[in-house]
Amino acid sequence: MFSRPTRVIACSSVFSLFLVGCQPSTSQDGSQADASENADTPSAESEAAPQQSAAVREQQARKTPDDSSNEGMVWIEGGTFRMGSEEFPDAQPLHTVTVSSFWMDEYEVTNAQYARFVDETGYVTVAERPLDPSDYPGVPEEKLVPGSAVFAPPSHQVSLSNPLQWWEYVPGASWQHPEGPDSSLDGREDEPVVHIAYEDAEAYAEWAGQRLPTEAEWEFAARGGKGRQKYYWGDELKPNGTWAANIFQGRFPHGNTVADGFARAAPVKSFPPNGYGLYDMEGNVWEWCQDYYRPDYYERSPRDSPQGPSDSYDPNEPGATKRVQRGGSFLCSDEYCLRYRPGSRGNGEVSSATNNLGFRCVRDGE
Ligand SMILES: [Ca+2]
Ligand SMILES: [Ca+2]
Repeated sequence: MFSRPTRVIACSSVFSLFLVGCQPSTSQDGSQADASENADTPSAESEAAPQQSAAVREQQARKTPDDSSNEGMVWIEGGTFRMGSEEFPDAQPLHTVTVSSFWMDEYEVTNAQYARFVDETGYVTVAERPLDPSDYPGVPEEKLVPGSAVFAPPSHQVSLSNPLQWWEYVPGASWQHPEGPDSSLDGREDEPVVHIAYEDAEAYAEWAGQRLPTEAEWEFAARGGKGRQKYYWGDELKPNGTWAANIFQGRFPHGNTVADGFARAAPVKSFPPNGYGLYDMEGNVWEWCQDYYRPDYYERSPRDSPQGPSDSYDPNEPGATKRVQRGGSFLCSDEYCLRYRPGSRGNGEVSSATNNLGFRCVRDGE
């Protein structure tokens, strides 16, 4: 599955997620940014995420009636729903899907959880592995340094057509060093693990006796039993004047006002859960799903428990093997990346990772 030559292209392929998944929603240069949104933005203090409430704690009581192996997971009763979105060509047509019951992690896998996996198994993630020069003909050896892509916003406005202006391949960046060699996980145990390639997520899931969700399971769970709404949390961007998820505010990519309190990944459970008691299904970090990505899959998706196509194909990057990613991240906004909205799909090359990409797991129901 992991192909070094693919990662390689590293430096362009790693960014394909954003090229494909996060097209500007207004204009290529951002000139049509929604001024009214900026104008009525209160201070960060007044809009920061609310502390966990009694209602939130009550929501958590949904989990684990008597099975400790499902601790930290939420029981999702299966059902039927309308999958997809009319906003995004690759999420059409809307179609009816039924999923079986399953358990799902109530929050994104954290640094502390991933550390336990690595401590027990000695697992080395894709971003930490040495690069073999024979896999990269023509690339100077000094360039073949393990690393990963880190969001590095410019200090000024730039065209939104070239993600290389805000993504930097940082040697030494990995899940243990999210911003590069000088950064660490100290005090960040409850943040979602990032810089996770697909096989890194899959390896953790196998160790935990779990698996990655299908795209249909993920969307069913994210909708939280609420039917079709503008956002997973409701129809208002800021219910009761507060931000409901860790996304991006201000002018992308240089002008993050951090109105929701977080410029990068937030500790899990910093925002209220959805109707099923799941946290950060929208925003914070992108989450891997097990399905291969094809933009036309919904045209022939089966009704019952769809598992995705048998292979991947993205016309924007035909040579890459891609899997679906869901939920958007702390870099999504209505100016640049709408893919935190219900039914929208993201995708990524399987061996590429970034500091806004993680995952959560599911387990089959009994
Ligand atoms: Ca934010
Ligand atoms: Ca998420």
